[in-house]
Amino acid sequence: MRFASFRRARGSSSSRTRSALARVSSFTRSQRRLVLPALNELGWDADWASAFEQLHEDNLIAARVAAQHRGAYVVWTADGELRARAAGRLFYAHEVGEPIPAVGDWVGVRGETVTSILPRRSAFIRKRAGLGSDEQVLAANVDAAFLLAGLDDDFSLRRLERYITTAWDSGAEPVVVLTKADLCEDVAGALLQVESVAIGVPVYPISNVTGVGIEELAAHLRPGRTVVLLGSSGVGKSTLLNRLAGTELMRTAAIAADGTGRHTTTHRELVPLPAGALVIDTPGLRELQFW
Ligand SMILES: Nc1nc2c(ncn2[C@@H]2O[C@H](COP(=O)(O)OP(=O)(O)OP(=O)(O)O)[C@@H](O)[C@H]2O)c(=O)[nH]1
Ligand SMILES: [Mg+2]
Repeated sequence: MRFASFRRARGSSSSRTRSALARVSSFTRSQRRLVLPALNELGWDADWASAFEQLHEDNLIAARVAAQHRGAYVVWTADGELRARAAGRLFYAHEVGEPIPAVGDWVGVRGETVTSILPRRSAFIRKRAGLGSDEQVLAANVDAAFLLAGLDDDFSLRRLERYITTAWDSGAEPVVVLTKADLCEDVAGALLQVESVAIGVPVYPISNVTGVGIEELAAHLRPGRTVVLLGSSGVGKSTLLNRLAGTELMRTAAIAADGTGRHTTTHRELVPLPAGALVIDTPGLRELQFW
């Protein structure tokens, strides 16, 4: 449904489809530096267009990876959503260390096949559990990482510090979001503690229940920007996304005291907000998997 509404927003009449495809193919043929207006909303800019030109492949359409379901990718193009699979050669190249498409990647698609990945500007990488040195890209081409920590019993300053370090390493701008301010008796005290380890990083106490502080996040959610939500399971990532979207897009869940009910979100997904930013919701992190 979410993707369907995205498609609607882009327009789906056949004439519009034809003109959008014509725009893309004239772009691929002409080798001009051209920014496709429809892709701008997904974060496309002159530098991406330039990287795309350098692929020198015919009949290639620029697309952004919005989600991955088993082997198949949901990608967005100037004309809306497509389902695509990664080309076999990407898997072979992956075995010798080349990237495999991840949510947030800009890719080249021919037909229903992702044939190439544009060099990433930023990437959140973690070690995949139990698979030796295999890496997993959690999110690519992210401008800002909202690092969520709940101001409840689960709060850990050390964990937050490690998240901040990981964000700097990824190339994205860290933004600390302290959720569940409604459950904390001394928000000012918690803020002081967090600011002592989050040097140069903006920190926002918010409540997804009362809505306090959420408007302040708008500065980081400008149109075309991509933000990833990171943090432990139950911290309120999907609840925040629902609030920002103004609708119940993502399933959320209460965490039982015995730890059951964890990991409500099970896959990463790029979601366009009405205000124009793109947000990647992620399943809760077990932090030790991080590099
Ligand atoms: N009191 C309070 N509860 C919150 C707040 N934000 C989220 N919650 C609750 O916390 C629970 C977990 O929220 P989710 O949004 O599902 O957490 P998540 O980070 O997406 O968790 P995973 O998908 O498992 O990674 C839900 O019951 C929410 O209603 C908040 O600001 N205050
Ligand atoms: Mg979630």
